[in-house]
Amino acid sequence: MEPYSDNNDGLLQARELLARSQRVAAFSGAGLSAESGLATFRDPDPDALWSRFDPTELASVDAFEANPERVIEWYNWRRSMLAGVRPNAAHRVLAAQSRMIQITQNVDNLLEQAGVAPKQVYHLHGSILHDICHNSACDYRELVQLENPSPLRDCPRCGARLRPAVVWFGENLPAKTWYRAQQLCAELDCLLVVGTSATVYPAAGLITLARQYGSSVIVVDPNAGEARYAADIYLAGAAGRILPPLLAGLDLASNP
Ligand code: BV8
Repeated sequence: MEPYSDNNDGLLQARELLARSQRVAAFSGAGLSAESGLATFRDPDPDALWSRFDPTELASVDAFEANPERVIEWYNWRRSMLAGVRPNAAHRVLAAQSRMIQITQNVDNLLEQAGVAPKQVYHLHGSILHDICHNSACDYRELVQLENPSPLRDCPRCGARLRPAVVWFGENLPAKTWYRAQQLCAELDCLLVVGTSATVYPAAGLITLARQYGSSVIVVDPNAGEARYAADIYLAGAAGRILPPLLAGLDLASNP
């Protein structure tokens, strides 16, 4: 695919494709929040989270059980980052498509802050804004104060430890959300993929699933990796730069 640039018609082709698609959804990753100032995980830059931290030491059950203070400290640092940022232009233009469902791997709430109705956002990897009880038999959950998150503490209901409500490596995705995301992607005419390295499964498998059921795929990413090979149209560039002209004047829906 020719990558998008100011002087080629990739953007026009993508707009035409979206305009004639009855059922469209967006599938996003950390790149969607990059222009808000939140670090991505795998970008080739020193600020990327996995450039500085080892995910196996921080984003897994074993890591939490081995060193819970360290893990909570890291997530509270990320929470303090989120407290200081706002949605960017990409979040805002996606939010303007109020009938389009947002399937996201992101654990931030910038799509909701931009105006997307919470029920229109499928958080496949959970939410950093909440703590849950680490005891899977206990359903305690509470909203966290991003500006002043609590240090490691115990569940007030059962006494087990509280932990961020995110999906760690080796943990299953939230069953109902995952089922609905797969069901939606099997019925799409077009999947708009924004800012994901498409390297984390099973979430990344949604792109292939959508294609297998006949959906077209548009990818928006300055340095698309795996997702690029599944793209019918690849628009090489930042989401905040491409999504506004891409979606201007369109009225997209996931379930018309
Ligand atoms: C599971 C925690 C069942 C939350 C994260 C096959 C099938 C099933 C499982 C596996 C499988 N193969 C391997 C696995 C295991 C594993 C996995 O996928 N490992 C990978 C690394 C090989 N998967 C799991 O463990 C999952 N669970 O499968 O359960 C199971 C149960 C038991 C045993 C086995 C299986 C759980 C996965 C969730 C892990 N949690 N994080 C948190 O702390 O945030 S993963 C982490 O990566 C984040 O959640 C993030 O959302 C996710 C994906 O990353 P991206 O969002 O894509 O971000 P990245 O930095 O990688 O890329 C950014 C992109 O943006 C780049 O392309 C860049 O170019 C672009 N960009 C940059 N700037 C911009 C931009 N784009 C646009 N505009 C810009 N301005």
